[in-house]
Amino acid sequence: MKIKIIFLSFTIFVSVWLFSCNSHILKSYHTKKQVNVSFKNHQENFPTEIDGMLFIKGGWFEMGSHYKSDQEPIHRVFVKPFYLDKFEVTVNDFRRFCVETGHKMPIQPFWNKDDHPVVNVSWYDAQAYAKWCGKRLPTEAEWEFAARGGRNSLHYALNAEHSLVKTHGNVADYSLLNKDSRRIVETGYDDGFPFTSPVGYFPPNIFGIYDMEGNVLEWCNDWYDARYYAQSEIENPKGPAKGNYKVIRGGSWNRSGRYLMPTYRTWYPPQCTFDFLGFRCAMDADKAKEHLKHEPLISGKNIN
Ligand SMILES: [Ca+2]
Repeated sequence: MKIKIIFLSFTIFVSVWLFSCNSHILKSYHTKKQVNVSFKNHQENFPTEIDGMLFIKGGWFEMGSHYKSDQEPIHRVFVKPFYLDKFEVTVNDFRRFCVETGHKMPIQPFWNKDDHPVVNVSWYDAQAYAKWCGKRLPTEAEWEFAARGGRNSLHYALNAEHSLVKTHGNVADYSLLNKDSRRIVETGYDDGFPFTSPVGYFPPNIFGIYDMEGNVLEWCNDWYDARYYAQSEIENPKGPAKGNYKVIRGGSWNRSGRYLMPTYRTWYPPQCTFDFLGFRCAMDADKAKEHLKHEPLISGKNIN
């Protein structure tokens, strides 16, 4: 009798254990399957370019670096397909928005021409513009993915024919030093533009996106938190739920290119405006077809 009870208990234990394992395996399988399916849904053919934006297929990448503590930890992130403006939003683009909506046009420095990136725009200005043309500001994960050109390199990945030394685009260079002797500039580098340059003047990166490493810094949609990477979502992270500062990415005409990397993060309160700070827009790939039904409002620097 005693042996029977022990045998019965053992059988029950094994059955419960097997059921538990199966459930776990089944759960993992379903989770993976659902993730794959959700990613698969984004493998449809999207137009490569819409309304001045390029299609970025997205995927996994290692976000962050050991360069500064707010870029740590390096963490694996998945970015779903999206579109990103080929060029920074120009003075001309933003003026058109202001004329059509009554939004106040920010005063531009004398040196900022119509085909240069608009500056002196707050995050709220940028947000309003993006909304007006059916777009949005990029997340910083999207921004970094696009700046890396699909690679894990810590340097900007430009076209192969351009050497690393000359790939900084418009940064603080000798031409700026001639205007302001206090500036710290890139040694031996002269890009010819002491202030902003026309958008698209310098070579694009491997995705065909221009000026991510220079010209003006760019607003991102996310709130800034120096510790966010330690708790970031894995799939399409959108930043902290709240904060006091917005993430700024890229480089600018008043910053040396020597320190520039696609992982570089800085921050400003959303109401701030500077003559070295602009933006570009993004859009979910899923919205592309819907967007195609409408006449393009913006076409980058080609607007007259
Ligand atoms: Ca320059």
